[in-house]
Parts: sequence; C-alpha cells; structure tokens
Amino acid sequence: MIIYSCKNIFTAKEGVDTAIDGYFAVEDGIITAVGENPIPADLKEKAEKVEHFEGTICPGFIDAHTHLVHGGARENELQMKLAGKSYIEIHNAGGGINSTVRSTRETSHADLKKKALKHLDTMLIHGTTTVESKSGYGLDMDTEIKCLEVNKEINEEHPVDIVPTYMGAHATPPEFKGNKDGYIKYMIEEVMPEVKKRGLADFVDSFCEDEIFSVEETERVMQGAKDLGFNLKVHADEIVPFNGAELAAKMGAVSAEHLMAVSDQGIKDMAKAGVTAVLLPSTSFFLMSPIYAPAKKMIEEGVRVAIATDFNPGSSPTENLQMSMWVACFKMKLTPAQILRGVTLNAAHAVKREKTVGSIEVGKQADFVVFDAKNIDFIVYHLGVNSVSKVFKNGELVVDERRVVYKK
Ligand code: IZC
Ligand code: ZN
Repeated sequence: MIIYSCKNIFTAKEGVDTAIDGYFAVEDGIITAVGENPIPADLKEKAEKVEHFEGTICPGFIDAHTHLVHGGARENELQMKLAGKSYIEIHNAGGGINSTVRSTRETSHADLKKKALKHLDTMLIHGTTTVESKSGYGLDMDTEIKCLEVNKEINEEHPVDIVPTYMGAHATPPEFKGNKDGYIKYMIEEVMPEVKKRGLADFVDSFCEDEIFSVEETERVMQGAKDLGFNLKVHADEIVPFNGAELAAKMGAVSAEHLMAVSDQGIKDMAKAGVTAVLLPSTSFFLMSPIYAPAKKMIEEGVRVAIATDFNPGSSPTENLQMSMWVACFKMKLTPAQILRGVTLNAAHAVKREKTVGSIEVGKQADFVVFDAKNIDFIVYHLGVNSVSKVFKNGELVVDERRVVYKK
C-alpha cells in the first residue's frame, strides 16, 4: 500500500467543492483510504511508502464525448469557415462528416488503430484517463465494426479506458442518399444487433439536428437501441433549437450532448429526468459561434453538467480537455470547481462509470493527476499550457513530466 499526500487534493466527492490538505492510500490500483492530513499513525505504519506531492491533485479526467477513431483530418475546411461557410453548408456540399466517412472507409484497421493510439497518448499527457469514443464515420456495417473493434483493442492495449458508443445515426451515408428511412431500418435491424452480439458498444448515440436526423427519426433510432438493451446518448440542440433535450428526457437517455440551443423546457425536462448534460465549449469556439450552452442556468436548474472535448476532425480537433476547461471558464463563466467536477464525477455519470472512476474516494480506481498548479483556480487560470505534471492510472505512473512512461 502506498500513501500519497498533497496540500491540495480536489477529490470531486459529491458536495465538496474545495481541495483538501490530505492524503489517500492505494492498494492494487484501488483507493483504500482518503482523509485530511495528518495521516493517522496506524495507516502510516502499514504503508510501503508515503509520497508527498507539491502542486494540486485531481481525479483523472474523463472525456465524455469524443469521435476518437477516424481517418484523415479536415484542415481544408478552415478556409471555407473563414470565408463564412457554415457547418451545415460544408456538410451539404459533401464536406463535413461525409468527407471523414470517405477517409475512414479508406483507412486500414491497422492505420486507424495507430492514429487512435497517438491521439490517446496526447489525451493522457493532458490528464485524461477515461475516454468515451463514438463510431459514426463508417456508417456501413464493415466500417462501423472496424472502428468499434479498434476501440476494443485500444482499450485493452492502452492505459486509458475506452467507453464505446455506436453512432451510426451520425449522417446518412451516400449509398442511402434520399432513403433515410431505409438507413434507419438498416441500423436498427442489421448493424445494432451485430454490434450488440459482439459486445462492441455500451451506448448508442444519434445526431438529432435540422437536416441530419429529425426528432421523429432520432426517436426511432433510440427506441431501436433501447429495445436491444443499449444505453442512450443524443447529440441535441447543437446548432438550432430542435427539442433534442426534451427527447433525451422522454427516452430516458443517460446524457444529452452539445445543447448550445437548448430550450428552457428542455433544461427543466433534463433536470426532472436526471439526464446529464455534456457540454462542449471548444466546439462553439472552433465553429466561431458566439453561442455557448447555458451552463450556469442548467446548474441552477439542477442539471448535472459535464464538460468534454468533442474531439473530432470537423468541429473540435483537440485532444486536450484543458482547452475545453479554459473555454468553459472564460465563455460559459463556470467556476474552476464546477469545471473540474464537469471533467471528473459528472463526466463519470455521463458514461455510467460513476461507481468506478471520477473521484478520489474509497473503492474507486486510483486514476489521478498531479498538476503543476498551486491550487485548483491555477489549473484553469494558467492559459494555453499543459499544467499536468504526472498521471497515474490504476495506481501506476503513466505520465511523468508530460511524457508517457507506460510500457508499450
Ligand atoms: O465530424 O463534424 N457535430 N458531429 C456532430 C460532428 C460535429 C463531427 C464532425
Ligand atoms: Zn459529437
């Protein structure tokens, strides 16, 4: 058993919004004791060693919304964006999601895996120890399965834990052009049962948005997923108000994500149904939008709010969750404690892993990050640099001085 002590430990325990001057014990990768300093003498006696850290310790970050596995990149869209083209205009012109679908279909399993592992290392050195990863750039059976198999393999081979999500309802693929109903039927009757049979996804997500999937179409996808026993997520009210949050509440989704254009009724419904809001401030920033999800209002109304990167090649090409944290502070005006809760315990709820990760509490995985920061405010205040000094995953040191040190 090893005891770690630090003057500033943000445990993320429900209801505790300040850091403690404390310690925690780790045995076989699990947290077995947590408390305020001084360390009790009887516990200290049993420890192999006591390690003291300067700086600030937080639970490992959980990035609850990413499109990790994809081929290619879309930097070619930057000039179009600068010339004033909107996300949907680029999408309708054959760019956007469909351009990444083309590159993902063309990329081999081995190359997709190599690329995803590289992104995961970048996430890890910025403090992320659990990642939700959506498919949705294959759309056909073979490519969706290929991407989900990559998720499964990287989960086994890389220290970061992957929470896999099937997101066939991300766009309608070219082979179903003009036949969205046919595509929905294909997903429900063919792809989802195969994904379920192979145990390749915990969640099913859908892009409920004007010109993508209507509320009625999304509901059909969600119902199909629910009938097969999947947990639900939904991309809701990202670009225009669309009653996506209301749908999430009605369908009993675990989370509704984006919510830049959420309605007052949607917020109320989410609070009542216990739907976690996963907000993606770096996406507003990258889309050059002045609109950010009303995070403060949601918190006031009793909605659990998580913050994630939305890592994807089109609307948020960053693996760095600290980027989303800065924007959450300076654009959404969330406090450092609200933001840290949003990337730890609340994010754990968004992926249904709240029993095992997301806080420094007895019984949870010893996933934690040591920041080169004198308090929690400093983590969010120190802009544009990586404040992570060390990362521990299941009690093992995996990042030291901003470099990965786990055995590959
Ligand atoms: O590739 O544009 N919003 N899906 C929904 C995305 C953004 C990813 C993309
Ligand atoms: Zn997304």
